[in-house]
Amino acid sequence: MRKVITYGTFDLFHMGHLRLLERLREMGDHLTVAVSSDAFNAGKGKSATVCYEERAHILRALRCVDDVIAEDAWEQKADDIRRLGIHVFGMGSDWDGKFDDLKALCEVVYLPRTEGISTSLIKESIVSPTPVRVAASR
Ligand code: C2G
Repeated sequence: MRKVITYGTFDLFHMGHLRLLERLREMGDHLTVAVSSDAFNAGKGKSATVCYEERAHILRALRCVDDVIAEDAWEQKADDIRRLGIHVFGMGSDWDGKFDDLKALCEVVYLPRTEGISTSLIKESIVSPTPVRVAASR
């Protein structure tokens, strides 16, 4: 079984998140998503609108997600990869190169970010209503 892992906040879950997870799932047979805890987000200077429990619940409900764990620290990735027998670590391209140290443990991929959508764009569109939608999927 080829196991894939990714990490993130996944606040106000949207098409950019889903497209990343679906592409990562296609790269293997099993996808683990490590969801940033509320405390870890505070350390990132982020405060998610949706609490950890609900963000994790949404991800567990997705067909393309096989397991959900908590992300509590930047440094846990190498241990997770070893403990879970991960073959591929993947992130969106805004993280390009940032986790290349993990190439010693597994394949590392950075997939193109979905343009036109982000959690902050969604929040802005609520304040000044303008539709937020991604380009039609190919
Ligand atoms: N993403 C994407 N396209 C978007 C928005 C996000 O592909 N339009 C990807 C990001 O590149 C990331 C994942 O979706 O790989 C989750 O994004 P965030 O929830 O913003 O997570 P982030 O704050 O980047 O936390 O240790 C890693 C961190 O926890 C990543």
